[in-house]
Amino acid sequence: MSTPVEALCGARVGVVGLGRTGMAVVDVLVGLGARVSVFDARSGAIDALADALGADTAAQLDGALAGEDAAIAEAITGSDLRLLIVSPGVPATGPVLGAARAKGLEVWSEIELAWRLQRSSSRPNIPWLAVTGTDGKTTTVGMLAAILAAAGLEAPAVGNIGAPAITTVAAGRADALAVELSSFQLHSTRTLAPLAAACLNVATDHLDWHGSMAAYAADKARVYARTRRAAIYNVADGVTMTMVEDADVAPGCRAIGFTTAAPALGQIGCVEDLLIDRAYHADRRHSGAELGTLADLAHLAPGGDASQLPTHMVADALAAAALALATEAVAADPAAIARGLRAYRPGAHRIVTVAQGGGVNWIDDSKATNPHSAQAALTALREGTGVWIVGGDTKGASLHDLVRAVRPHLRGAVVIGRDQAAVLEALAEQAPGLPVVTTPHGRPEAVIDAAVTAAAAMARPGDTVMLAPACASWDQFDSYVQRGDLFARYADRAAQAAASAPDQDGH
Ligand code: UMA
Repeated sequence: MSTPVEALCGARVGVVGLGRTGMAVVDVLVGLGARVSVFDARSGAIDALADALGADTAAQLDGALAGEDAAIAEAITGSDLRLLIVSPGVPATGPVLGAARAKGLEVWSEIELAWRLQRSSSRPNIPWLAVTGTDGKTTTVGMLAAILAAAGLEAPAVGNIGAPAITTVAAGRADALAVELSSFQLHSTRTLAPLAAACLNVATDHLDWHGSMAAYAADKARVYARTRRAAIYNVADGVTMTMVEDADVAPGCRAIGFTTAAPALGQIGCVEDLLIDRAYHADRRHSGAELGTLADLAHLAPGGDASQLPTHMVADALAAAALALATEAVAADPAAIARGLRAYRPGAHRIVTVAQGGGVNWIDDSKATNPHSAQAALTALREGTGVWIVGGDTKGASLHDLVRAVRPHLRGAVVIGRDQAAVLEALAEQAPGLPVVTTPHGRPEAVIDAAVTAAAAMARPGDTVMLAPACASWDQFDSYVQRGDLFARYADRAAQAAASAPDQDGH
C-alpha cells in the first residue's frame, strides 16, 4: 500500500512505544485526524503522554493500553486497526510484531510516516540524505549537517541521533535532512527514497533485537532501496559494496565509494593530507578535485594534532562529503565541505576527555555501545595503560574478539552491568592474568561511583581510564547519556582527589 498521509484521516492507527518517537508520532497522527490507539509496556507511559501532549490531545485518543508485550500483542490481534506504527525499541523478534505479522497488519516505522508526510507536504522534494552503519553514524550525520549548513541550507541532523524526523518534517522549515537511521528504524521503513544513502560499515550488534547477523545486515541494506542519486559504500568494507550492488536503486543512481586511501575513479578518498573527489567533479577521469585537508579535522584529534586523527574520523568525513555532494547546493559550492568540517563539533560521550588528575586521563566513550566501537577507542591507547570500564547489556554479542584485540592496551578492567557473566567469561578466556574488578548491581549513581573508585585504585600516572562499555546501557541506566554524564561527574571528583593527594614519595 502506498497511502498518502491524508488517507489516515479517520483511519484506526495503533502506536506502540511512547518514548521520544511514539510521542512525536501520536502528536502528528492526532493532527491528521487519525483514530489513534496507544500501547506501551511501561505502566506510567500513558500518563507521561498526556503530560507531554496536553489533555486535549490525550482526550482524542481512541484507546490506550499499558501492559506487557503479550497483552499488547493480544489487543492488537483482536483489534480492527488498519496500521501500526512501532517505535524503534520494539523488537522484530518479539510478540508485538509477531502478532502484527500474523494478522497481516501494515507496520511502519516513524521514519516511514515522516517520509510520507514529507511527500504530502508543500516541499515534497527536499533531499533526504540517509546514513546507517554499525559505527560512526552520529559523527557522519553531524558532519553532514555542518556541511549543509555551511552551504546555506537549513538542514538539521535527525533520526536515531535523538530528534524524531517527524517533528522536523511537521515543522516544514527544513531545506534538507541529514537522517541517521538505525537498523531498528529501517526494519519497518518501506517507501523512503533518499537522494543519497550510505551504510558506513557492518559489524556485530543488536543480535537480540533482529534474531541473527543476517537479519541485522539485511535491515541495514534497506537504506539503499530506491536511492535516487548516490549509493555510497565503504571501500574497506566489502559487505557495504555488495549491499549497493544488490540494492534496488532508482534508475541513474550511481555507486560511490569512500576510502581513506587514494581514490580510484568513482571514489572519494585521501591523497597524503588532502581529501580528494574522483566521483562527482566533471574531469574525474583524469584528475581529482580537492575538497579539504586533514587540517580541517585537526580539532577532532587528540591535542589538535592532525597526524593523530583516528582513521574512522577521516572515513566519516569522507562519507559526509560524498553524501553532501549529491545535493545541488554543495555541488555548486564544494568549499562548503571544508568550512563545514571545520565548524563541526562532536557530540558528548564519544571519546571525550572529561577529567585529568594525578597524571591520569579520564575518557568518556559511553556511546561505545557495541564491541566494534569500543575496540576503535581502546586500541588507540598506548600499551598497558588502559583501565577499561566495560559491561552492560551485551545485546547478545560475544566480547571474545574485542577482549583479544584490546588486551595489549590494558592495565586492568572494571566490570559493570546487571549480568556480568558474558563479560567475565571473555576476560577470563582472552585476557588471563589481567586484573579485573567487578561492581555490584545498584542505582546508576552507585554503579558509576563504585566503578570510578575501582578504576582510580588501579590507574597509575600516565594511564587512561576509559568508559567504553561495548554494551548498551539499558540494564542499569536510562541511556548512554546518563551513563556518560554520571561517569564525568565521578571521574572529576576522583581526578581532583588525586591531584590534591600527596604523590607516592609523600611530597
Ligand atoms: N516499548 C514498548 N515495548 C517494547 C519496547 C519499548 O512498549 O517492546 C516502550 C518503552 O516502554 C518506552 C518506549 O517504548 O516507553 C521507548 O521507545 P524506544 O525504545 O523506541 O525509544 P525512543 O525514546 O522512542 O527512542 C528511539 C531510539 N531508541 C532505540 O532505538 C532503542 C533512539 O535511539 C532515537 O534517538 C529515538 O528513537 C529517535 O526517534 C537511541 C538508541 O539507543 C539513541 N538507538 C540504538 C543505537 O544507536 O544503538 C538503535
